[in-house]
Amino acid sequence: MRQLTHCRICGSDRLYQYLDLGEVPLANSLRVSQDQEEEKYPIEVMLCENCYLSQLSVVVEPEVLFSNYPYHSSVSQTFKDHCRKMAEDLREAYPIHEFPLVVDIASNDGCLLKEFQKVGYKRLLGFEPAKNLGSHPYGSVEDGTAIPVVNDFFGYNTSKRIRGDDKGQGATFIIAQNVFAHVDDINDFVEGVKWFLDDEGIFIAEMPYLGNLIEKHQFDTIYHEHLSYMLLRPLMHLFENHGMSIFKVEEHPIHGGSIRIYASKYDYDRHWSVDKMLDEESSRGLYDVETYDKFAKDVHRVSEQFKLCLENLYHSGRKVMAYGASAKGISLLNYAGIKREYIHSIVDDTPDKQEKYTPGTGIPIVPFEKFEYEHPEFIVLLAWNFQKELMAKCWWYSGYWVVPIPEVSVF
Ligand code: JHZ
Repeated sequence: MRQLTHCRICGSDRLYQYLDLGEVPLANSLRVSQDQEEEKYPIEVMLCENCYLSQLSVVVEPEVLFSNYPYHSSVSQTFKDHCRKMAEDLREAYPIHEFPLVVDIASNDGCLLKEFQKVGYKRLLGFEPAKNLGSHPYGSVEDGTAIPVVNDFFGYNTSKRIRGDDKGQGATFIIAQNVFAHVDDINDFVEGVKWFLDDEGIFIAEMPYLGNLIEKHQFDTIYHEHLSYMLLRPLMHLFENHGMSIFKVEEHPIHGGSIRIYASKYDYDRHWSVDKMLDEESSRGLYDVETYDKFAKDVHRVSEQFKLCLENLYHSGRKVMAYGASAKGISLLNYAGIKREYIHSIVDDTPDKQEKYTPGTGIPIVPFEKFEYEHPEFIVLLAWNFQKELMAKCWWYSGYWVVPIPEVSVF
């Protein structure tokens, strides 16, 4: 574990700690037995008072976090649809190259690349460090759908090794969904992107937006994998340092509200969306320390409300289950001090998560059929970002739902 002393974007040592959520185990290190011992690490968030990047005070080694990863992006139809739309939109907006090369960093189970393939992209490449996800090509050689994947972390050295020194044709699009915030040496990562991009190539990164995290109390999305919490302003700074610029930004509802940035070393015209978002960040108080202090108070209030709600249900003998053993849900249970007996079990459709137990709390993770078998009176939506999809899957259920975020609600 490394202690952060300087901002990972601008190097400043003016780091102001505004949130302390205690010491918790790693959210995706699922237990194989209910009472397994595990290591705990602090969760403290610091604001860089120079460039306004929020970041964790400690960095757990990426090999520990990502070498075996139980999260599979393709479990969610909402996410697949989101990736499909991205593929269609890019083809229409940027017909840069006749035979575009699309690279996906942290390609997970190939969810995004397979959607790109379905809409007609043929030259595709993934980078995925997890052994259980990236050690074989996606798709199959027999039916011609195989997509190559480099089973390694992405960075400058990997980028040079794979593209080679002669530079050849680089990537038309490099996509990084939900990985930028996970990278400690973000400067090395951007240098790797720059090396792999074609001259007019575009880097497209998507990540949950700190403005939403603050205003919608999404403190459960703060955990060891997420080292940085992004605003546009520090990101602009980052790319400028590497001779690139962000020329467009979009907001997307995925994962509770994400931003998608478009950056390039080519001089694309700057879209109005960039200045609009920078102005809004300022008027929303996202460059004021007081906003973060208020957020910390809200976090402790919502966390206490959630604990009280589950405590009351338990003491009145109600049967409670949860849906979605998401990393954020597991983190929330630990932050709020939820006891194992408050939640009977958590349903998750990811086979890699089933028959395991949540870190910290030791709650069993079970397959979907258990809902019908156990008849819960309350279901806690731990993956509240997929509320619509999860509720639709339980169309027959007539009990109550508990949604923890932004305020605890029961309906
Ligand atoms: P979900 C992940 O966090 C991981 P998590 C990562 N760290 C990241 O950056 C963020 O996303 C953005 C299950 N589920 O997506 C699957 C069903 O069982 O909210 C997941 O375990 N059935 C890279 O883990 C969980 O819920 C379904 O139909 O907090 C959702 O996890 C659906 C839709 C989901 O992210």
